[in-house]
Amino acid sequence: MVEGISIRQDTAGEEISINLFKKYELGKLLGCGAFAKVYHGRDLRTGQSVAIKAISKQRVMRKNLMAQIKREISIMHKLDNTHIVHLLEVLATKTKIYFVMEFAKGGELFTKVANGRFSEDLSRKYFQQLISAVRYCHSRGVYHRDLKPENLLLDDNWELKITDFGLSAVTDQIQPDGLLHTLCGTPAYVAPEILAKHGYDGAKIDVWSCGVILFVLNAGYLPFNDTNLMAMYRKIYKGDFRCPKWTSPELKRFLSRILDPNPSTRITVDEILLDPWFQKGNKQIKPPVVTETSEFKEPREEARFLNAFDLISYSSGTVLSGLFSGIGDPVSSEMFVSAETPERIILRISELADEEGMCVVKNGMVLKLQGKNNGCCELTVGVNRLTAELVVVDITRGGFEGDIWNERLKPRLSDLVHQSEEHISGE
Ligand code: ISQ
Repeated sequence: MVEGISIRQDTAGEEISINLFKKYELGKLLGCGAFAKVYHGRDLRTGQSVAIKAISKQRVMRKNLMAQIKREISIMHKLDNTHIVHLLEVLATKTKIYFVMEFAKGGELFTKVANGRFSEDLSRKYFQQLISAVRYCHSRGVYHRDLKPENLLLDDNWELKITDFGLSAVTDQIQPDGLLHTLCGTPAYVAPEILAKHGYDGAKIDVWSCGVILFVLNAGYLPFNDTNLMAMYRKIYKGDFRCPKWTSPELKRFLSRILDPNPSTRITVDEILLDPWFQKGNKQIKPPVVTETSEFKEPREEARFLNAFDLISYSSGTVLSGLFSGIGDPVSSEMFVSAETPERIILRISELADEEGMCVVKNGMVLKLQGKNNGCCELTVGVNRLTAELVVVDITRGGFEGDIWNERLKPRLSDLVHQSEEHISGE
């Protein structure tokens, strides 16, 4: 048996199910990509369906994709929008990383289009949902950069869900010229400025891909296509496409504004919201009223999401959950896993420290505690989110006289420690 994965057998010894960390039952294969396989899964506690994306660590390491996977985890966890597939948790064994995600029962939008083009009204409905999610991401500095029908799923109410932020880029990757520089995307959906390799604006790229998607929804085929790749790229460079005859003049005009090969004159997301074709019957998105950033919200103050890699590097192959590391050791740093919310943990430690007459300074999810003899002893408590349910509490101490930590504080925090040993483990 591989740790984290167990196979259940019936009385005749026939394999009946595969369990992941005794938490999820792995079901049928939903899809297969270059680095990942996506399975249907079932949460054994709630019975709810989930999608489980399994990535081979070896392949990721070989291609130096570790940083990208880490980015994907933190980006997906940052996003909370009805039209974006939600990341529920990340599990890891020595060989694989598992992303447990919200399950979109309706499958790929792509397969629906492959069965026949959509009406203009249905195309508009999905385009409006797409733009609403893209606008949300852009306001947080996240650009998908590989939007295509295969990344668009439908839930059980036939509402749109975007997945696969594996190629997305956040603003901190932007070069000094303000443009992104990685070659990415899928040929038929790729914007001309990516082909030109001169750097590009992530927001403009996504607008272009949304235009290609809108064209496909309405036409049932690609706007730029050719058996010869160079000929296809030439069409993309020139913005050379023709709408099918059933396309209304309003949609034709709108598409020509989106599929503008010049990124500086291409329509922006905020301008899309004001377009008459887009606005028809739209109850979901209000156009910007005051300023361009009127809907921008500062990210909530929350714990940083630790990913499976951080964990593995912490754990060095040992079971992590429920352990206070280094009890009694003369260490300056230790940690434990807790199922309490970061806010409650911070509050509990502050209250205890206060009772001990310590000075407490809170900065986001970091607490600094100072003993009575100022400066002699200092305790820094950091809380990082590990999964949707668990957090890692990191404690660094310096010059603790009288050992308030070991003798007075730590024993009174034991109820915060998560006891299960099944959650994440090394192999
Ligand atoms: C969610 N539901 C169904 C399929 C999926 C494929 C990839 C990512 C998430 C998914």
